[in-house]
Amino acid sequence: MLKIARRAQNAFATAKSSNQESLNGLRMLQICGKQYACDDWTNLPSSILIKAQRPIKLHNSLDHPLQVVKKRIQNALISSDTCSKYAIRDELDPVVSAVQNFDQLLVPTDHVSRSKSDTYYVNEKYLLRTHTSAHQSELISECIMSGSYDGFLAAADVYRRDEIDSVHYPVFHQMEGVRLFKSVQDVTRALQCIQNVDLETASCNQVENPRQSVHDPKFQHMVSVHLKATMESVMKSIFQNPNLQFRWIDTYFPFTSPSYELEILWHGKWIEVLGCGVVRDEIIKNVASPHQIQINDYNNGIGWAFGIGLERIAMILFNIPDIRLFWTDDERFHSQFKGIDNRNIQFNPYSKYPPVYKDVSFWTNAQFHENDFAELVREYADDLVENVTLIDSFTHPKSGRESRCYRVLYRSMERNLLNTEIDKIQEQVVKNLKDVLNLDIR
Ligand code: FA5
Ligand code: MG
Repeated sequence: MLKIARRAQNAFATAKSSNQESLNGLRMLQICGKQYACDDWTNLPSSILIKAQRPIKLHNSLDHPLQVVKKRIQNALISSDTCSKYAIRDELDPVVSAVQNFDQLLVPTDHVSRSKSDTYYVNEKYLLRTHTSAHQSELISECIMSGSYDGFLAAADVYRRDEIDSVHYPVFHQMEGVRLFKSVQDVTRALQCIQNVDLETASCNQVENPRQSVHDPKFQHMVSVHLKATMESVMKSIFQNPNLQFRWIDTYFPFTSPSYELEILWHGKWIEVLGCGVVRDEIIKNVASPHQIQINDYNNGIGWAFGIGLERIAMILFNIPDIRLFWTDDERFHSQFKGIDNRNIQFNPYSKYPPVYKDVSFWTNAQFHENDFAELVREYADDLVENVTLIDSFTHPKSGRESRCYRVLYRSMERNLLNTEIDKIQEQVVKNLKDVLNLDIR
């Protein structure tokens, strides 16, 4: 871990000097106009820092497919459910506290998402949000205090150390939605506003995905029905495709129960597009306690929440084959979405340039985490890496050591790659596997 932290700090040291300052010997990092002291937890590479500070985020850039999808989801929600009034937010600072990202959402202290291998930390207390749920408590509080909204819709950039392939990228975008109900009457009224509601759709596996015991069962069932009906109505309205195939999966999130995921069939594969569920009662109660007077209406209230991946929707809707394309400056990409408004277009790939494959084999060690390897490749290859795949692994019968072979596929979205430039990148990757991740190359 120590080594990994040191590598991450090396990467961090390459960040633009304007982001770094020293105050009484403490290394400081400036992000979005605020100063943070670095510590052992800091693991922010410069490429990520630059994306976190883009003056206009992709989901707010006119005619960017992510902005188009954000607008369509907002409009679909507002028009599918005229009984609910949502506050709209899309300018939230990407740096949040670990309290907001994890504690307020009841994420257990030993949950893997809190580890440095999964999350970009500014320092021990602050990080780049890993999901838009990080804003749930603050926005639920604003919503209740305002007295004029039933919920909110918040779109934002989110950051995760993750694997590398065509649907995973370390920076992506989500939209969080929350709807609060004060009473059974409240949800009954809201259900009347949605067409074709199927009361059976909210069934779930009660053992692994239980309803919360503090809730009135009928009230909670209706909230789940409203949630699933709303999500289905939004998807139908966005895709305008009566043959769209989707399915609900029971799942687990620390902050909702019951919890569900929605998957859509795309090119023969089920793609997960959103996670959602009934908000854990403690979250609403914790928000409520400091504002006792305003919260009274919600004392027995129940809410639902969802988090949609905007890239996933945009990829399915416009047939965009690779998640890296959202970050391109290439006009051949952007010109296809100019003035798109409500039209449904299919992205026309301008050209698929040839790939360059490089394999690397090494003996792993106890500290090895695949995400550290992925991050290392990104650090040197940036968007030239298309995916990293484990192609072989075995354990040596005598030494018990594990060997892995990974194939790195390099491909540019914009041009032909030269073998010599990829050799140089791969050389750096291998060097760092040895020197920084301390792995024995085979
Ligand atoms: C969450 O992030 C939860 N916060 C969602 C949620 C909100 C649940 C509110 C309950 C209540 P998850 O990690 O599954 O869950 O991500 C949600 C969606 O974000 C996924 O369904 C997917 O569409 C998208 N997503 C997740 N990881 C990536 C990635 N690396 N690249 C692109 N999209 C991603
Ligand atoms: Mg998920």
